[in-house]
Amino acid sequence: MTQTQSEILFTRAQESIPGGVNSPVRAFRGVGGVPRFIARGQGSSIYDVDGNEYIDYICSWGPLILGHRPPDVIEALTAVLDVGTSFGAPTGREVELAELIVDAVPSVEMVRLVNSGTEATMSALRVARGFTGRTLTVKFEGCYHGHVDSLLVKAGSGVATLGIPDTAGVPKEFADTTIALPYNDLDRVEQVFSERGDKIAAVITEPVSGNMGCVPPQPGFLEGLRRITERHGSLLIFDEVMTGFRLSYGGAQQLYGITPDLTTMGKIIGGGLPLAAYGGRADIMKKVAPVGPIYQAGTLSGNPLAVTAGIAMLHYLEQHPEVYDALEERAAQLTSYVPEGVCVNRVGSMFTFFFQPGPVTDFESAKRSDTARFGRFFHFLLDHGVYFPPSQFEAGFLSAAHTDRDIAKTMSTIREFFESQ
Ligand code: KE4
Repeated sequence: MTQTQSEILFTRAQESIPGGVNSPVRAFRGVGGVPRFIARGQGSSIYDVDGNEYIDYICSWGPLILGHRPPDVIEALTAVLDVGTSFGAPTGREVELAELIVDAVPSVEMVRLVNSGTEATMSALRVARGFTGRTLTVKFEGCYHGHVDSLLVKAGSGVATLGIPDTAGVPKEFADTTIALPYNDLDRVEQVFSERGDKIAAVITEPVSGNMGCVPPQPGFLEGLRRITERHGSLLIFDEVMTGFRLSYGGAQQLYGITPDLTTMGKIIGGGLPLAAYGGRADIMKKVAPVGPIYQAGTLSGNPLAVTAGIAMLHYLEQHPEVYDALEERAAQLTSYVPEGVCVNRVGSMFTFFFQPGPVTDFESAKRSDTARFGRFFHFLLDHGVYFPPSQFEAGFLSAAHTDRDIAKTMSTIREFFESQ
């Protein structure tokens, strides 16, 4: 049997790149088989190097809320190439993007641009420790905040997909500064704070988790975190790298009406280019160098290319609020068929089909899913031109480019899988 171009490239890639990929979840280890090497994307579709077309429900893991190559972003990027790519000096564009974020996100009075969600969460944690003078962090099992040393404790996303208990290379001393609790378990948070509250710098959480699959906050959970952290003088950090500008223009914090002290953002604000940010209360952010003593820096932070793409993306979302209604409608349609023995969690345009009866409210329950059957489901869809995330412990994403026809085809393919079982 002749090899596909993806197979040939995957074999070659593994010679020079660990696992042949630049991010573990892309290697299909959670579902088996050979990852598809992608040649191009357009609208709601991606095309692999063998010419196969797929309806894309990964959307670059969230950034592409407008789909692939949205005209406004592409035009803006084409134009900025005429002025340069990076200066290592301040530009007016960065001020414009910062002001857009401040205007959009309720908790953000000041913001610092960085290059990845990991950098954003790492920096936000350092700021929280520096501001409070405390060392400990509370996170939740199954939440993923990037590959920050101290946060790779019972993490979700690729760590969960690969079943890595707690990643090698993180000194015990770092991991010991993190208290990992079950998501949605407010009693455990109360208990930990009653014992060690005066040592806890911050609670960091995904307000809606997308990294153990999509798991919404139970009623009262986020409100409880806000109340408990306030009572103990700890900071509340919402990691909105995934939910920011996706669940609403003001993110999950606007949707749920909870204002954290710090917020991390990424994905959508870069318009598909490497850009992330952390921000929040001005009194906290003014502790960041060069104004304050907490150091954080970055060669390409705020670079004109990524910032231009981000401005074009946020301008479009600001000027077309109907995008969110359309996403809600289409995602509700897509997840309206819930097969027997499957539990579907969805918030806005983030969703996961868990292969178990459910409910799925935390990492322990998510892990009870039949990942082998999910793998068969994934490949059935892939063979029929529908590209879901290659892991039970990831969220799928819809974009404004997904059409009713895409949804209809996806739903009929899902039905076909279950009817063929
Ligand atoms: P990056 O460093 O990958 O830009 O962002 C890390 C991050 C932080 N916080 C949240 C809530 C996130 O979801 C992420 C990254 N998300 C994963 C998808 N589950 C990225 C995909 C990947 O690792 O390849």
